[in-house]
Amino acid sequence: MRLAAADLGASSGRVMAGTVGPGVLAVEEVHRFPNGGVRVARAGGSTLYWDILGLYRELLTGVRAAHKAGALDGLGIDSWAVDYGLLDASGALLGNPVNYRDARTEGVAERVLETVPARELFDVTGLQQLPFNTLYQLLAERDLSAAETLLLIPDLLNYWLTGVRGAERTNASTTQLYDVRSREWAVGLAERLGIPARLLPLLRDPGTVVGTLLPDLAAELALPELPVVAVGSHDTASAVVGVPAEPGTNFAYISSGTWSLVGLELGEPELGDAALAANFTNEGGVDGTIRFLRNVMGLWVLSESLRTWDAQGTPVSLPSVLAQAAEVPALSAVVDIDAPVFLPPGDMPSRIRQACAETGQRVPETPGEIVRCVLDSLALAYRRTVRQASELTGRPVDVVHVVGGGVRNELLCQLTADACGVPVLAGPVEAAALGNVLVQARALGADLPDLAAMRALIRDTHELRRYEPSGREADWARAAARIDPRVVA
Ligand code: LFR
Repeated sequence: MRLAAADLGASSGRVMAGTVGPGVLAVEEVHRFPNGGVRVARAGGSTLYWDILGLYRELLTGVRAAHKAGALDGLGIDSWAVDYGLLDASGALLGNPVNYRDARTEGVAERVLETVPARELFDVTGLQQLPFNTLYQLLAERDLSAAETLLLIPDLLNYWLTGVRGAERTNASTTQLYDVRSREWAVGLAERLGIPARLLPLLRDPGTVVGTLLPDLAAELALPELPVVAVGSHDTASAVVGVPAEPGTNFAYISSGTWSLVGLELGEPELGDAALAANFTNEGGVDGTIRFLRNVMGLWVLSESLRTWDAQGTPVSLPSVLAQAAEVPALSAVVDIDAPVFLPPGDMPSRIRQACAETGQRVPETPGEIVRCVLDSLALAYRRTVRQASELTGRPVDVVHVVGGGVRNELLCQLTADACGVPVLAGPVEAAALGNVLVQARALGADLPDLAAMRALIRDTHELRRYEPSGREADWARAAARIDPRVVA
């Protein structure tokens, strides 16, 4: 079977051509394109958007390229979560989708919590508090009266491809408008907060066929009327399908890209007070699994640092700055990488320096020192989060699987093993695309009965790299105490 997997990340998108068969699983990148926020002025300020039409055009280019390389049997799209387009009654897009890092949601969560207490919100939705949850973005919209339907990004693209509207469940589960237990929209919650229930489209499970390419579009692209499959359309859902864990192992995962999503796969949501206090989330996964995790700020801080040096006229290449970072003594300076100051786009090196100065540490100056601080700080956040996940669920963690683009960062993988004190198994880089392709393949008839079968196929066809912890536990414990006084070294 030949399948196109579109995997749209916040920093770049790609279309992969996948091949699946008995003992066969491969993905090959056929088209890659940059993504990112587009800031546009408006009265009194600016708005950070996504270039959704550009993404759609690149998607079509990629699908055509994939078909050219070998006739396709299907197509599936996954992307970052929470963001959406609103359609009017005729199905036309009302305005350009706003980027979740836009400042419009400032203060919205706080207002909502005055009406619906955090405990109740968590009890219904199981979601962590992130300022950009779809719920808060919708409440930041000026006017919803013309809006008839909300479509999350992959659902919007699927609609343009097939004419069929709907909401795939793994992504719907990130909106904070979805009931984690009943797996239906939390209509009561939405209405109580003034969000019209008509906006929430019919839900569909990952692994169902959305429809086929619209005849006019197929003709224009010289493609057959391909089936479009709803995969785990939240990129993290697809990436976790792509975690090649052995059955029966106690594993945590880190889906490492713009964000690092750090946690465990559970059968049921964990909704206790301690999980709420630790701001863990329960997102819906493929085959009814739950991703119990926290968002760690991720490689975003590194990529924004590179962008800043570029804009300042002192560009540094990623390989050279990583080589410099490897020479900097470990744990010279660390920050709480999850602090809200690192969320919006901007001058990360200055923010890092300021955070180090405020905590009375040696201030990193050179790009190598800054990047080392970012990587050590990420590893510390992984350590904290893996431990918390384990404590909150009572499950031991014996191995950490790292998947996604961060697998390429060998220094970070080693630091992760050191910080977590357990071996890291790194790979595959393209876990999200593999998860996407596997769920499509099953929907179109491949014999892949469950996640275990999908993961076994990944293990049989992809090499993983193992990193052993270097055993400097006391250093990591001391560093953790430097940024969090509650941690005793
Ligand atoms: C990762 C991701 C995260 C989500 C964030 C924002 O790409 O999808 O899971 O919290 O982006 O949508």
